[in-house]
Amino acid sequence: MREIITIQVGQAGNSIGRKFWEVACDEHGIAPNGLFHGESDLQLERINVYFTEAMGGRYVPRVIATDLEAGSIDTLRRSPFGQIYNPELLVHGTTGASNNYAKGYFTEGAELLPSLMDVLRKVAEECDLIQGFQFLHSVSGGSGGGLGSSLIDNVRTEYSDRIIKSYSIFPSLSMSQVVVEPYNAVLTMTHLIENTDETFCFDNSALFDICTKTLRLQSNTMEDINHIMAMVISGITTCFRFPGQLNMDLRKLAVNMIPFPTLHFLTTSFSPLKARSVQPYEAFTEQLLVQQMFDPKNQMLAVDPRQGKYFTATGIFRGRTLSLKLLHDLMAQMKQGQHFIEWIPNNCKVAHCDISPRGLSKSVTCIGNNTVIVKEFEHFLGAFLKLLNRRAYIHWFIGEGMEEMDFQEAEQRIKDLMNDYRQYEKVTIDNKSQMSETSESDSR
Ligand SMILES: Nc1nc2c(ncn2[C@@H]2O[C@H](COP(=O)(O)OP(=O)(O)OP(=O)(O)O)[C@@H](O)[C@H]2O)c(=O)[nH]1
Ligand SMILES: [Mg+2]
Repeated sequence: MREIITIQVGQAGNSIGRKFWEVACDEHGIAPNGLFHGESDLQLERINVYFTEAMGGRYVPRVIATDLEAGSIDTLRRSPFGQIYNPELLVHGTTGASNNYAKGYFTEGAELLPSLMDVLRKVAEECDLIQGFQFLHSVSGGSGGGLGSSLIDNVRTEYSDRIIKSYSIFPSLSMSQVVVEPYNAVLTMTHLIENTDETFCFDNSALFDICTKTLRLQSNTMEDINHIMAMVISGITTCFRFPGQLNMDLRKLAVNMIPFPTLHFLTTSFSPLKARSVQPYEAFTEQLLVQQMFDPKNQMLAVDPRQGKYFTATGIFRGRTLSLKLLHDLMAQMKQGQHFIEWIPNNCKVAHCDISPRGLSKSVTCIGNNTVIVKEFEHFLGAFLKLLNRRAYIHWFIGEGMEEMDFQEAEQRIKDLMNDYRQYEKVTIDNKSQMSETSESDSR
């Protein structure tokens, strides 16, 4: 049935996961007790992609929730949908990773890993035909980064032909309360580069700005930020969860979006985003959706897409009343005005699903593969180098079995990735054909 297995790791992973499952249950008509109370067969048609059908007609999210400490898993259990999770799939340690990637990847994480992999194998065996795995985590936590990386590596080894995607929160230094976050993030990046097929990148400072400046929320708590992320993840997964125009699965999405294997770090945006106070006065039109999806203010990363070039972009539109013809025309116009790489034809795509998210008659989630992502990496790599040049704090990592070399290798790996992005950004149609002629003559 082409199942997806979700793995949520650490505090951030579990908080965002909790919101995502609330949104998914709502969209599929699943009550907190797991029973279906929806109105439409469409809600159940592809339910097995994300949910397992248990005894008594209960639907159970196919999610393994883990953390190296108990807190976030207890919160999940006590949440309004806490009863819906299979308790066998909630696995936590007791000591915590103390914000230390090395504890999550090596010492503490390695201890929990065998039991986690046992649980994962059991879930996988119950599936018909797994299409892939999705991870939710923060790259800068000890558990989310360290244990998350270890799980990604192990899943890649055991299920080498399945797609792995991650929803990864990158550190916002302006909001960070933990000094070693840049270390954790750069060390985790190595594993994301090597072993995920698609990584959807998020940044809390961008999400915070959306809450305060665009939505003008008074409270702007982590709950609000997580709710926006859940809306975006729900948008990205719409075409896997519901029958749609472009019948997408994880692999099709990857094939469309990723021109080169390691250049798989994707930006996302959402529209409409409007403050409640102005909503009654504004029309939510196709024009607004398309304009906002490329607007810097609607991006989930604190970067301006106009400063880079898109390899590819896909708008996943939702809503029964949308005109597809108009959307295609508007996207074609946008492509002219935006910076798109010219040597990939048809790199601005439209996907559509009739079912709109709760409270909105239409919406769009945009996924972009844009070279501007380098700016996000520069942000925390700069902080990483400042610390590393003085060897500050590395004893905490060495004490858990790492070597200084590991830091230098991770630095090199992310720099190589950034160079690849920069190089392809510069390639035009002309020098691309020159490049391919050269490589053809080389091979002759
Ligand atoms: N969006 C979002 N970010 C969060 C949340 N909780 C923590 N973060 C961010 O995640 C980063 C820290 O990662 P955590 O997930 O707290 O850490 P962890 O994975 O539990 O790792 P350890 O606590 O070190 O074991 C910080 O940058 C936080 O700002 C959350 O609920 N939502
Ligand atoms: Mg934690």
